[in-house]
Amino acid sequence: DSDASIALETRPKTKRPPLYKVMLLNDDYTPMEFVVLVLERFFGMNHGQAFEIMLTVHKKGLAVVGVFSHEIAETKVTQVMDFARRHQHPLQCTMEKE
Ligand code: TYC
Repeated sequence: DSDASIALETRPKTKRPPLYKVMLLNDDYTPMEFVVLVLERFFGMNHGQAFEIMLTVHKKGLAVVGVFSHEIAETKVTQVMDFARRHQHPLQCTMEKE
């Protein structure tokens, strides 16, 4: 049959790049004010938003603090981890495909 190899799917494939959630994890030692500073400095939050998200992490154990392309997410994680290490805080920041 001459039609045997015609594709069934005709929608154009508009491939969007995968997005990554960047998450902050709670710990017992990082000062609350330091986490607020991280959220302001690296995630562009105002003080009120930053304090709210910090409290969510503190109470729930973790929270998504932003969603980015792979490259931007990696940069955020590296910036936060370096900043925390430089200040000798055990704060952990990770990324995960959405
Ligand atoms: N639990 C920490 C404290 O009581 C505060 C904290 C919040 C630490 C969020 C990490 O991602 C974090 N000092």
